[in-house]
Amino acid sequence: MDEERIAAIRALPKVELHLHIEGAAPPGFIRGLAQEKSLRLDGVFAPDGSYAYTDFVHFLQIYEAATSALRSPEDYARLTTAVLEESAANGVIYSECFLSPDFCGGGDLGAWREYLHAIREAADAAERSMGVTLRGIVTCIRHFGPERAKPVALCAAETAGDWIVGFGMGGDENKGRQKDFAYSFDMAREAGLRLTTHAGEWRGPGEVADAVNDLRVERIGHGVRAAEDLALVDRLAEDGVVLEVCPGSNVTLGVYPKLGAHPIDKLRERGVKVTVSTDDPPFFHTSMADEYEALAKTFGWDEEVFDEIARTSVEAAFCDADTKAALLKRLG
Ligand code: MCF
Ligand code: ZN
Repeated sequence: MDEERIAAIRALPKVELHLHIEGAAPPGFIRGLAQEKSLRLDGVFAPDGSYAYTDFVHFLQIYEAATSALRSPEDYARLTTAVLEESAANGVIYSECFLSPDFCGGGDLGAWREYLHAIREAADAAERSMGVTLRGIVTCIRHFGPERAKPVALCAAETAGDWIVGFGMGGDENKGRQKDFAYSFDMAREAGLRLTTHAGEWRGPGEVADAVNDLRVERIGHGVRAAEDLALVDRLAEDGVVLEVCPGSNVTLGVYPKLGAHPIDKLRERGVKVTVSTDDPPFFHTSMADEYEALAKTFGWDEEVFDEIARTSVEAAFCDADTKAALLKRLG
């Protein structure tokens, strides 16, 4: 591929549906915050300044250690600005980010409201100055267990509206079952929130089936291991279940040995609605433009495929119809 084609693909307008706000924090941002507060973040950074972790479980630990530097609504406001600067620089016009009341106020509703207010103000300012729109998905954390998810779901239900548009779950898929969290997902659904959960990243297709059957989600975070069961793949395609695929994340964490072995292209070819996201970009040394370039080089995806991906993403976004119409206009 020549330089000009690559530059054109990197510059395309993009819609990102799967982004963890703390996981998107540039390491320099977290280091700076820790210095300001005289905090020691032992083991979080490699000598070259990047985040240091060895495998998935260690990644989750380092994520939480880095997050411990974020201690106030003001810290989250600054983080939101830093994250959206990166998004805008990558041609992202709309993003949905995972926010956890566990980290933003320890699951307390009053504190959560303060964090959310600060994050929203920063996002509104970024929309005006950088042209990138952000919405939030309140997220419980699987390895914290179903009881900790309940106050998180309450925070979600109490702040559901035009900005908090969804409820989801991330964390260690090898802990517990999707159905353990049905109470929290039901509460969020009843409050009008749209639903997504991480599934089929580490566990196989059965986990994706559980997510759809037991939590009745309409999107799946990752979901890529569904590819190992073609009957399930066909069901996802028929039911229009959307996969928030994060190829660079999957390769860096070792779900697949290289992008060429990743099932995103096969899933798309078989009719599954796939979208493209970065997950935790600095942790995985990626960006939306890098993801687009790698997909173009590996699978020969052209502008037409990326246009289809962006439109699928707008359609699958949890925001209101007016916001979607404005985004579709920007896609041209
Ligand atoms: O998608 C990646 C890897 N798989 C599972 N979970 C996570 C990923 N990035 C962050 N998470 C989890 C993690 O437990 O989401 C939480 C983190 O604490 C944050 S949600 C705002
Ligand atoms: Zn994720």
